[in-house]
Amino acid sequence: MYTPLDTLMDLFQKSRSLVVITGAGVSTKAGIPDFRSQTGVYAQEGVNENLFHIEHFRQSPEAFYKVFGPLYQVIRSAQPTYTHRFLKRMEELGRLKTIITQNIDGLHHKAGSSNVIEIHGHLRQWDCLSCRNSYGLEPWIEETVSRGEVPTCSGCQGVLKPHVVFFGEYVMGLEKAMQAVQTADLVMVLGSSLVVYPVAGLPGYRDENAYFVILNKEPTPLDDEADVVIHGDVDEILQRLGFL
Ligand code: CNA
Repeated sequence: MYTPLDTLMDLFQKSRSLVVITGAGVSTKAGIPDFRSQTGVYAQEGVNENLFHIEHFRQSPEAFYKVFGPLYQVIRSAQPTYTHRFLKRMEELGRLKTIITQNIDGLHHKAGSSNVIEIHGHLRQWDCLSCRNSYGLEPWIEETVSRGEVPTCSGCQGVLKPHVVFFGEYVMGLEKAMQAVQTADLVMVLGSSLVVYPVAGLPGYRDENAYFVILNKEPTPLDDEADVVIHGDVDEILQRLGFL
């Protein structure tokens, strides 16, 4: 019998222009919790989407950094998973054109992928909310944030914000991401609940002849639109394709 994995294998073999959209689910095996799973960040008492809203951050950066500190420690030492390494290999082979990631953990970079659109930003830059000065990844910032404390600008003492997109802010590189999706012959979503917009709307920009695949542990609102949906661990599914 022909299984969804067989169909996935076929689509994969045929594809010459793969574009992948990744979410927090590709990094859970690296020890970084996602937001919405039962063991995700939102499962912690008193933590919800509000904490990641820009207005809340401006009013109470202390509350944000208190929760973000322990998460940051995990992200700092996390290593790429099978999925990150698989995608790097696909890029090397010329099959994968672009990774569009919602993740801020930098693991696609750590794995060596080069064509990555970090649509929700990253943690390699820290911006002062007062004087707009920016800092790279400096040890004193890493240490302050790891302790769950608010890092401040050494020039004006303003609050430093990680170069990531909070709820209520514009995403980064959306135009480029839309163009990448439009030129793909296969669009794959890996490890995303597909409830955060505008990323959840990106697959809708695919060409009418392009195929659409979702690999995620849990059902998503776009499952009905996809040509192949496999609910499971993304590392295990990709391992079964046997490319690495
Ligand atoms: P989400 O809403 O938390 O969804 C993650 C999805 O991944 C869930 O549907 C899970 O079922 C699924 N999942 C978890 N583990 C696996 C696995 N091993 N294999 C397959 N599926 C799995 O996260 P999204 O990325 O969809 O939402 C976007 C938010 C989450 C963005 O703003 C991110 O910045 C934010 N986020 C990022 C990180 C990170 O950078 N690693 C961590 C936590 C949250």
